[in-house]
Amino acid sequence: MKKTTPILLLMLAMGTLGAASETNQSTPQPTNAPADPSAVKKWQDDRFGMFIHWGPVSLTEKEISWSRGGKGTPVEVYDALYKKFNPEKFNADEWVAAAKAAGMKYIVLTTKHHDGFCLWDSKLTDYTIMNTPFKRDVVKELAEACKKQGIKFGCYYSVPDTHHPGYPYDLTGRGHPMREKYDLDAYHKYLMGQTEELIKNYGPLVTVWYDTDGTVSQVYGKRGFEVINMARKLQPDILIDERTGAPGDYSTPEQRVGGFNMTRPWESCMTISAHNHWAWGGEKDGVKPAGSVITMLAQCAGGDGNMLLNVGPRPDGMIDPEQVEAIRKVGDWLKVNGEGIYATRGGPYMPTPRYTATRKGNKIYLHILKWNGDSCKLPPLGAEIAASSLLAGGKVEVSNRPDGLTVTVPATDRKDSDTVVKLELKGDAMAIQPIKPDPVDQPPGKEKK
Ligand code: JFZ
Repeated sequence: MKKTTPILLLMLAMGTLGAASETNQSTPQPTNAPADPSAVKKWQDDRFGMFIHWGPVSLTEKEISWSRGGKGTPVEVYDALYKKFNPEKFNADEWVAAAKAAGMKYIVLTTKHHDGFCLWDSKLTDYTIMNTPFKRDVVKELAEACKKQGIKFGCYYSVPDTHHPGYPYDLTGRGHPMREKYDLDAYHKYLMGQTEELIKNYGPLVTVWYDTDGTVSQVYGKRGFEVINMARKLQPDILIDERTGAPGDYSTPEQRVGGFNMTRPWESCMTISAHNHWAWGGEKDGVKPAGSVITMLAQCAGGDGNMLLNVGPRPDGMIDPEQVEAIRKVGDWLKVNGEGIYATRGGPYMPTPRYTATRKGNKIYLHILKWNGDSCKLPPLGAEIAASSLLAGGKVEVSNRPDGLTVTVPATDRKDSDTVVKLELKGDAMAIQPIKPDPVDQPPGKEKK
């Protein structure tokens, strides 16, 4: 094997780390205006949100933006899809009702993905929903339905924009030749103007979820700091993610559960699609079972993170009934077990594929995901337990010994996805230092195949 230079290693790492590398800072950076701590706390208390990837691309059953050109849809065909986009069954109240039934506390919609198409009546471009046969402002209708039904609303907004002549790339993703002529300052003005439209016309927003396709850190420079400072000026309690090129307020692990982290807020984004599609991928795409969504949610909460679960509505405007049904089952589970998810913090036990833990006040919620017979053995707790019970009812025995904590639940009271055991301590659960798993247990996502 040839010797690999450190710079090549760095490039390799950047290439494979994808979105995570966007915040990789080796040189000192200016800081963006900090988030309002009470807004961060409220958002963390919510724990579970709905992500929605939608646009004219749903007509093709292929991935949003990434299917434009290459082996996907020819560029001219993709760019003309909006002329046929007429989602007559779109009903914002139904989308919001589906999110609420799932126990989700906020909704984040792709107002503009990398392909540049805008789902709102933007005054800064003609490439919008108002120039489709549908001619209805989807962002407005959804924002209003959210207000009416009491759920928070946020906007996904892609920094890369392959439609705008000012952005250096006219195809999504890295590795394409740059346009011969482009004007990043003109594009930045456009992005700032559109952000202002979204916050002023559809706010207050819980977040602007800026996105990258891997090109932002390379081209956008320090402009991300200006974006965040401007958004914060317009709405002081807004939260901004980490993909503008500036650190922002929270990290965004994608299609995986984030690692245990009690200091930096984070939110995993995951797809309900069994094929990990963001946009509508057709009936054949498949839906993840409710049980695996529940497990992912427990793993996120146990690591002190949120989960933004994505649905990709159909071209007729409806969220696929199979997706709605799967998330409704998650909502049913949350009605019984939500005490162990909402308004909790992660730990003290650090998450493993067998169990995770959440806590608030003097309570710890053990989420047992896999059983070994009737029992699940954990490392020593090092604190006294006053009482224990199952959130879903039934019998639980807890043996709290210096060599470990063992939880025993009879088969009839064990759940397939997550059995939540509530431990009431004699002292404060928040004061307990994180407890590392036994060496046989690896964090979620790192288990041996
Ligand atoms: C991005 C989008 O590309 C994707 O379509 C979806 O919206 C998701 C939530 O966010 O995902 C990425 C971001 C960066 C890279 C790949 C996918 N990257 O750097 O290669």
